[in-house]
Amino acid sequence: MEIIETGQLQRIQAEDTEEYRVCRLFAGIYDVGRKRAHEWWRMGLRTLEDVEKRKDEIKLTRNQAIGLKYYDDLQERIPRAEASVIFDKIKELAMTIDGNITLYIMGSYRRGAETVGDIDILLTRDPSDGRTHSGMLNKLIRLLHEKGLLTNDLAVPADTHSLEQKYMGIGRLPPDGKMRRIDVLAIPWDQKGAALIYFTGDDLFNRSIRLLAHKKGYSLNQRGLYGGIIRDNKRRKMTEGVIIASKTEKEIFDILGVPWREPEERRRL
Ligand code: TTP
Ligand code: MG
Repeated sequence: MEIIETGQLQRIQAEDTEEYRVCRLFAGIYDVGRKRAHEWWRMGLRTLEDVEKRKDEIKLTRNQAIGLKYYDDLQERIPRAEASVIFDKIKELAMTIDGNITLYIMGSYRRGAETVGDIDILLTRDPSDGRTHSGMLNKLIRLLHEKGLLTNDLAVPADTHSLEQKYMGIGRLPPDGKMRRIDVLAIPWDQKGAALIYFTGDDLFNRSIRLLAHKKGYSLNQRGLYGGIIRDNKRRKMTEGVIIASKTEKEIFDILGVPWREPEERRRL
């Protein structure tokens, strides 16, 4: 309608400026937000070379420097087949630490995407033999570095022995594959279902199912479905409630009255 009525589209004009293109370029660096990108624009920076040259002055963080170094690789999406090979290698190494570790490849891969933005991995372990995965993620990270599958850490979990940890890093297929973002989420075994829902996404599906849970008087996050929540008259939570389902995706769907959706069906059309 805007094009018919005015003969133009303001959005396209706004995007057809050097300022817009430069800010987009900068915001493509890992850990650089729109605000920071614009700040650099105002300081007169125009290219990635400018960012590199003035990195001390603009106080480029360690992670931003890594993002800049691997800019082109990290901009690219990963072919499904390559994600699969990387995951299989990681799984194989995890099995050498403990044969009972369970690893899943998550995110867009689990939804069946042909290319993925990063490799999302869920790590957990059935504790029924009396052992847990405590400490195992840190061991795995060390091993992956040794084998050349990981090259840079972006965020390493602080608490080594917690069952709930998040690792973010960069790796590749050794010896010279492209640099890829790799995330590993460790979670307690009994939260597997809720974590599977969260880490499968997509983000819109997560927002919708969380909203539905909210409307039905529950609360859903990556740990579980919570009941017994008391809210004030502005619908703010007064109590956290208790987890009433978390072990399987199915039981959470059932309580919410959502018909089963395969991961492939949980994405925007
Ligand atoms: P991402 O890896 O960011 O997304 P993705 O795997 O769906 O897509 P991509 O191919 O670009 O990597 O996050 C993994 C899952 O985590 C995502 O599917 C759903 C969940 N998530 C949210 O629910 N909200 C968010 O804001 C983000 C970033 C992720
Ligand atoms: Mg992903």
